[in-house]
Amino acid sequence: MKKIGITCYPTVGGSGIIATELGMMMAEKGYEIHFITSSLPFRLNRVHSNIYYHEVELNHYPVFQYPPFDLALANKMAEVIDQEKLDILHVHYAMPHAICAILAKDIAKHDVKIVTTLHGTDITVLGIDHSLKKMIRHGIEQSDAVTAVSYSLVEQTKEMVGVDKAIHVIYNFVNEAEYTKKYAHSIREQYGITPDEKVIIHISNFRKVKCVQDVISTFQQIREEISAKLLLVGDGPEYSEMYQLVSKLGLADSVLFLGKQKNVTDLLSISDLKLLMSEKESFGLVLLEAMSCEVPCIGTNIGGIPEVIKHHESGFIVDLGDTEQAAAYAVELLQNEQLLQQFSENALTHVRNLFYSQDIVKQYIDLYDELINEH
Ligand code: GMT
Repeated sequence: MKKIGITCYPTVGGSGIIATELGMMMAEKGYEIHFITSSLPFRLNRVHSNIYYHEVELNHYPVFQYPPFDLALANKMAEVIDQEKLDILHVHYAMPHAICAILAKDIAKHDVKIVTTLHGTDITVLGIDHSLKKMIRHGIEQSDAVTAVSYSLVEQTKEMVGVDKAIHVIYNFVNEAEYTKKYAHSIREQYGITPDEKVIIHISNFRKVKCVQDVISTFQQIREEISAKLLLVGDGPEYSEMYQLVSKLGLADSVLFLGKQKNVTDLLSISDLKLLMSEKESFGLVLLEAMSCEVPCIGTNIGGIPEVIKHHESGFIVDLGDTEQAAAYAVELLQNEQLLQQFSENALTHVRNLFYSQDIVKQYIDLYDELINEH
């Protein structure tokens, strides 16, 4: 049985979701999966005899001003590589995971191959930082294989970090069994959404890069034309500023701040349109989640977003900050039931054709096999 170690950020975030779903699907296919993380990955919600979890423990010695988590992680990785005789250690996010994996490979006696998957902010935000750039480059260059979640991210990595290594694009995917449109009419009623109102949704971690103010501004312009509600799902640094902005614009009655939610499929199932107006987005996993629930999307012409939304088919692409155009497209779509239905169907077809989970998992398996058979 082939053995795969996986390290990711175990808390909320697309990279952790992909890493965990990949591990769970690989376990179903007979691989032995070893998660090596600081806490149980939040999406690890299934018991499986092929899945193991190794927690990274931190000792708080008074001599350390900051407990060295990265070293503890590398040490744990080396331990698991040797004890379990891992074939592959797959790390999601370059910093610090790729560096820790390389150090662990040096320490361990058993030979293991390192796969690093780049998810976005590890390059687009951290790659700008001169104190980290060389480390990121080292992590990428020393990995046995590197993947990125979009072509745009490959380009950005080459440009920003200056690496010359082959980077394979393997798109993200969703668990289709979970992300499927449900009948959730009572939820509309619970939130006081009247039958004539359209529902627009935005889901994010409310970081600056998500430009939630542009989502609100787009919604304000949509509301001038049609009756609608905006669901803002998630929490993060910009949350309270956005809350104040909504009150200032007099939109408090039609914008619902829902905070972090576990069952987003229920919310997507009552939504007609999703907005993602980010200024940085290597892929936009939330778009796939929406499309899988038959929700068309409007997104910015940024990073991987145009690789996910098919302009004029499953949604629309607008320039960064062009809320007028976003609102015009939204009104065009929401006012035309036939077009809306067509876009919803296209969204589902598109996600099933291009991002089908079994096809994506197969691409990772092929990559692992290639590396394992290199011996
Ligand atoms: O978007 C975030 O703030 C979270 C971040 C993460 O580390 O999970 O998301 C990144 O990885 C996701 C999974 O590959 C992508 O879908 C997101 O687009 C990407 N975020 C950015 O590039 C800003």
